[in-house]
Amino acid sequence: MLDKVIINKLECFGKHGVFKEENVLGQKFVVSAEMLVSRSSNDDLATSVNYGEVSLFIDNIVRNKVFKLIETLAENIAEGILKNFNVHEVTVKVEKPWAPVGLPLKTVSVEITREWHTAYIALGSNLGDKQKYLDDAVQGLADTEDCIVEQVSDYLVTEPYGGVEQDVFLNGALKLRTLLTPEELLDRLHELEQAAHRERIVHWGPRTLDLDILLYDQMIIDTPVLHVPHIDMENRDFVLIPLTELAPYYRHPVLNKTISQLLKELQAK
Ligand code: PH2
Ligand code: MG
Ligand code: MG
Repeated sequence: MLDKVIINKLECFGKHGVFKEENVLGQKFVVSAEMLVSRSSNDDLATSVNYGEVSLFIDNIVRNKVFKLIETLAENIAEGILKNFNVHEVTVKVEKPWAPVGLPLKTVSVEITREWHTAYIALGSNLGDKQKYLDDAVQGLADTEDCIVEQVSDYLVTEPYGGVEQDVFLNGALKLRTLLTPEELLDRLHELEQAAHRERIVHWGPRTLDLDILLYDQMIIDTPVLHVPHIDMENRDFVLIPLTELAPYYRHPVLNKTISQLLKELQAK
C-alpha cells in the first residue's frame, strides 16, 4: 500500500540564486513535498514518515546550503528525503516568491519527481580469480552512492554460450535499488569493469568481469549502447537461473512472461 504524505508550502529562508546579492541577503523559499510511503495499516509512526522530521530536514537544507538554481535545491531535497526517510517516491516543489525579476509575478517555481528504481544486474567472469571479481563487483555496487544492493544470487559455473572457445564462466545476478538513471548505472558498471582490468579485445571473448543491466523497473530501452531488458536473456540459462532465484514473478516487459516461465520454457527446449 502506497500512501501519500504531503507537506504543503513550508516557508524557509535561504540564499540560493544566480545573483551575488541573493547569496548575501537571502530570501524566502516555499517548499512542498508529496511523499509516497509504503506502510502497513497499523497506527505506528515507525512504519510511516514523520512529517515533522522531514520539515526540519528540508528547512536545514534550504538554510545551510547555497545553490545557484532552484532546480538543484529541489533535487537535493528530493534525494535527501529518499535516502534518509522511508519514502519510495517524492515530488518536490520549490517556489521563490521574491525572485528578483523586476516584474510583478506571484512566484517562480520548479517541480521535480524522484523515486527509487529496481534494477537486476547480471554478473559474469571467466578469467583469473572469478569469484573475487564477482565479489568485488558486488562490493563496488554496494559502495556506490545512490545504490543499495538488496540481494545477491548464488554463483554458478556455466559453459560458455555463443560459440567462442574459452574457459567456463562463473555467473550470478543481483537486485539493486537505485536513484541512478539507466545511463548513469551503465556508466558505473563500465567503471567497475575497468577497475577489474577488463580488456575488450575479442567480441564475446574471455573477460575478468562482465556486468549487464538485465531489467530496470518495467522500462524498455533501445539505444545504440543500451538494451533493456537485456538482449537474448530468454535464451541464456546463466541469466535466468540466478534471476529466478531473485525475481521468479518479475514480468519481462517485452515478452510479457515471468522469469520463471522463461526459464521453464528454455529448459524444455
Ligand atoms: N556472457 C557472454 C557470452 N557467453 N556464457 C556464459 N556461460 N556466461 C556468460 O556470462 C556469457 C556467456 C556475453 O556477455
Ligand atoms: Mg554479457
Ligand atoms: Mg556486457
